[in-house]
Order: sequence, then C-alpha cells, then structure tokens
Amino acid sequence: MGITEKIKEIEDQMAKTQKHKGTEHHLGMLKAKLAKLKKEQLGGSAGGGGAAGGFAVKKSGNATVAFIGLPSVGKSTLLSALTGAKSKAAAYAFTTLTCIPGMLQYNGANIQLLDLPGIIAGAKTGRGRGREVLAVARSADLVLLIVDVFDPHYASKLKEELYGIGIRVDENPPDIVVETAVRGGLNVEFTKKQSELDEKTVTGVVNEYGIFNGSVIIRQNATVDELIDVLTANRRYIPSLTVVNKVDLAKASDLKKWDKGFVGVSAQNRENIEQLKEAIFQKLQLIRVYTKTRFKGPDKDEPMMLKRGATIADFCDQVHRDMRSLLKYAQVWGASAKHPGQKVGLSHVIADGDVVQLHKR
Ligand SMILES: Nc1nc2c(ncn2[C@@H]2O[C@H](COP(=O)(O)OP(=O)(O)OP(=O)(O)O)[C@@H](O)[C@H]2O)c(=O)[nH]1
Ligand SMILES: [Mg+2]
Repeated sequence: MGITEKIKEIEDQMAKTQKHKGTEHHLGMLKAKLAKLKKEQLGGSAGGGGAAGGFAVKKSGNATVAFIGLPSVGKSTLLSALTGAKSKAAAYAFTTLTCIPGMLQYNGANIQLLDLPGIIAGAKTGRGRGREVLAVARSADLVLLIVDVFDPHYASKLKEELYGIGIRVDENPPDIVVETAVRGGLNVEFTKKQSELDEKTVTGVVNEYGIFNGSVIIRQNATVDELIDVLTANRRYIPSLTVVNKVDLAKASDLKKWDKGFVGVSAQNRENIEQLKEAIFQKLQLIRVYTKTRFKGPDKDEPMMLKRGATIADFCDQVHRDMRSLLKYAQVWGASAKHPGQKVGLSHVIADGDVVQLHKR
C-alpha cells in the first residue's frame, strides 16, 4: 500500500469514529499516524506533486513577504503598484508561472515581495503547482492573503491550504516542551487544566513518535494537533495580512461587511497603496535603530532594521559577527533608555527609533 492509500485509510477511520471522551485516545493515535505519513509524503520524492523544495528564490532585504491567492485576484498588479517591479498581469488565470521578486523600500527598510502563481483549493496536496508555491511561503516573514471583492472571505480557505503544508498562520508555537532521555520511562506533566488531553493520550501519541523515555510538559490547555505540531518539529509560525483587492468594483455598502483586519486596495487604480505599505511594515514588526560613534552622530537616513523585541546582542550581530564578544557596554538614547545615554548590556531590549553607541573592550 502506498502512502496516499494509507493516508486515505486513516482518514476514513477518523471519519467513522465519533468524537467523545471514550474515543479521544483512539482519535489522537490516528492523528499522530496521519501526521507522520503526511510528513513522509511532503519530504519524500514518491508520488505526484513535483519537488517539495519550491521555486528557487534568494532571500534578500530585511524581510520577505509572500503573495498567496487564487488566480486573477490581482497579485501581479499589486506587486507593480507596491514596487514598480514588472510582473505580467492579464485577465486570464495562471498568468504568473514562477516566483517574481520585487523590492519595497519603506521607512528605511528593504522589504522583499514575492509574487507567486495563483493557488487553487487542494494546492496543499499538489494541485496546480500548489505545493511549490506554498513552500515559498514557508520561508517568508509574512504572508499576504490576497482576495478580491467578489470573495473576501476566501482568506480562511487560503489559511487552510497553508495549514496543510505545516504553516501555522497567526498562531504562536504551542507552550509544550518535549525532552527525550535514554532511560527512566516517560513523565507527563500538565501545568494547566486540559479539556482534551489526558496522560494516556499524550503517552500514546508521544510513543507513536518513537519517544519512550523523557518528559513532556504541557503548559497550556492544548489540543492533540498542537502536541503533534511540537513532535513533528517542522512547523512554521508566520503572521498574515489579508488584502482585499479591486475595491474599485465594490459598492460602499459591501466594503463595510469585511473584517476589521482587512486592508482594501485597488491595485489597478493605485488606491490605498500607501496604507498597505504601512500595514505590511507594522505586521513585520520591524524597528529602526540608529548607530552613533564617538566621532559621528546618528545618520537618520541609514537605520539598522531589527525585529521588535531585539536586544543589543542582536544589534551587535548585525554590525559584525564578532561584535558581541568584543562589547564592553552600549549606550542608548530613545524610548528604551531610562535616561539619555544609559549604559546597558547585551540583554537590553531596544525600541523603534533608538540611537545606540557601542563601546568595545
Ligand atoms: N478592476 C480591477 N481590476 C484589477 C485590479 N487589480 C488587477 N486587476 C485585473 O485583474 C486581472 C488579473 O490581474 P493579475 O495581476 O494578473 O492577477 P494575478 O493574481 O497575478 O493572477 P495569476 O498570476 O494568474 O495568479 C487583470 O486583468 C488585472 O488588470 C483592481 O484593483 N481593480
Ligand atoms: Mg500573477
């Protein structure tokens, strides 16, 4: 029996099993088996769907954003509107056949935008060139879920496709720690009350992954799927932004029906493009930090781009790979400093707009 048949068999079994307290363990085991087979299917070369690696794109700039959407929603038109990069746009489906990069310069950041072929339902199992497209999204810092005014709620379908290849959109990694040991059996610990998991289910699922010794600490009210995500260890947690294109074709009354988080644009008429740039920048959580030296003040045109939550250590890493070990102390001016020029160490968290001066030993 091939992988595809095995997957089908387990899915059939799951469909037949009613969900209640008495079957939770059984269902958990089936889910674990299924996840293992799917991982095998994604990684292996057997079966249709082409290479698992995706299109070759070289990452560049401070962050990478992937465009995901149905054919003809206007992804390529949007790339041109945001960057001036040329990606052929046309009225027929599947105009774009490969990954077309463009660079958006905004607030001093270089943001790489990747225009991709449209995906259709079932892309995660390899329909169209879906798997290759979705694989590009795996290495992105943000996915733009692009829909049009005719079907703005298709964004949730796109999320399902991404979920199917191991991308968890707008989710945090589960607070579950699995540590393996050589002997001593398996110790399962819950620090929060659980509504789905119990010791038997956790043990069964963890055993399925070949772990019989060690500890599992579950620090949130978790689902079997979240436990499996941690065990599978190839999940990507990426934020998303939903863009509704072609607002020029919608009535004002339609526009009100969208979720608050959506950004409406007309790529063709260049409407609301600046707002979209700002939304992308915010979602990427980039902060600007300026360098100052003993001889030279901060150059406000040349910020260093870091992620929100970055520390002086991260700042050092961007300056030079040895800088971290050479640092005696740093001085900080700006929002993160208690007073101008505060002396800080490697673990100090910097804020957007800060000025930093490094002092070497
Ligand atoms: N009215 C209107 N039409 C648009 C807008 N943006 C794109 N279009 C049109 O929609 C069609 C498809 O645009 P593309 O940019 O090629 O769409 P795509 O998502 O890249 O399509 P694929 O590459 O096939 O996946 C073209 O005829 C565009 O001119 C818009 O904001 N308003
Ligand atoms: Mg296109």
